[in-house]
Amino acid sequence: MISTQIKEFTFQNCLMNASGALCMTEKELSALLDSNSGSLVTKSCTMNYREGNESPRYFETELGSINSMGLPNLGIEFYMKYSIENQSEKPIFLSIAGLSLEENILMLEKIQDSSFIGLVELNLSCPNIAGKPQTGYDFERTNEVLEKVFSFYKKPLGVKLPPYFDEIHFNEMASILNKFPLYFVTCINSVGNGLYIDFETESVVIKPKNGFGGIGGKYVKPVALANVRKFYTLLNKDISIIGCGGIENGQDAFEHILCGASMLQIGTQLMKEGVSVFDRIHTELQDIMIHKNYNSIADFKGKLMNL
Ligand code: RRO
Repeated sequence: MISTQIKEFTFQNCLMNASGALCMTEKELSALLDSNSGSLVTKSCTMNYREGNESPRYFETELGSINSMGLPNLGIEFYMKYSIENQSEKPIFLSIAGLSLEENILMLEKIQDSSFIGLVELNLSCPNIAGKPQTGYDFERTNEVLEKVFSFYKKPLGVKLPPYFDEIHFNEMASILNKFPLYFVTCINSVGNGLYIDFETESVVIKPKNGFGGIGGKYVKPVALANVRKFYTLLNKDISIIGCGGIENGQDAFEHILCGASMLQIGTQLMKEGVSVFDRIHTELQDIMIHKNYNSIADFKGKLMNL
């Protein structure tokens, strides 16, 4: 009932993890593989192993989360091997986040030459590397990166975007993305460089960057829905939208799809609840669809009404 498609890929259901949430180690990835998720995405990776930022670097709040992980990962070889070994179970997304264009190219060359048959999610939006700007906020650079990537990379690929807040930015980014044969865009990464503080101790709650970090969870749902909606309306119809941001229950999932999402990523709530979150949201979304008389995602995807 909640199966979905991105071009030639069919997913048994539209739920998956967000990159970064419980997908760094073999154990975490296997739990996702065995779970009732329709797919999984690996932790954004670099060519080599990275320790990431100092701890504490993740903090759960009443309404969401703040993180400054700093791209800790086991390196591309590990994620590529894991994905290839398990790609017959469900379609897998391999997330890459090189610290330079050259590093992304090197990783994509490896993937191109491998037997990986899944999708690449090219992360253009990590907010937590000190001194490294988020590529997605530099329009010229984003265009340059995509030109370089699509000049040689021929396998299925999409991009993970940061949240945008200004009309002109949506339009400019969409006109760039529309030039390329993207399979999907994922909206949104965490809202970068937020600050959460502890009133009692009068202190920040994570160590890196003096407490500044990416915000996820309930706080960001309206921003995520706006980004999903804008890109759904502005992008060519053959570019699917993957919605990410503030999905805690069936209603949140339904709203993302109504705005135009074909697939849904769960981050903060997966961290809180573990992989059983996929069973719960699956059931809740199905119940809503039954109640509203919808038989499939296509029946209401993107069909948000204006007043
Ligand atoms: O690892 C991180 O600090 C991180 C990444 Br790569 C990202 O894309 N988004 C985020 O919130 N954290």
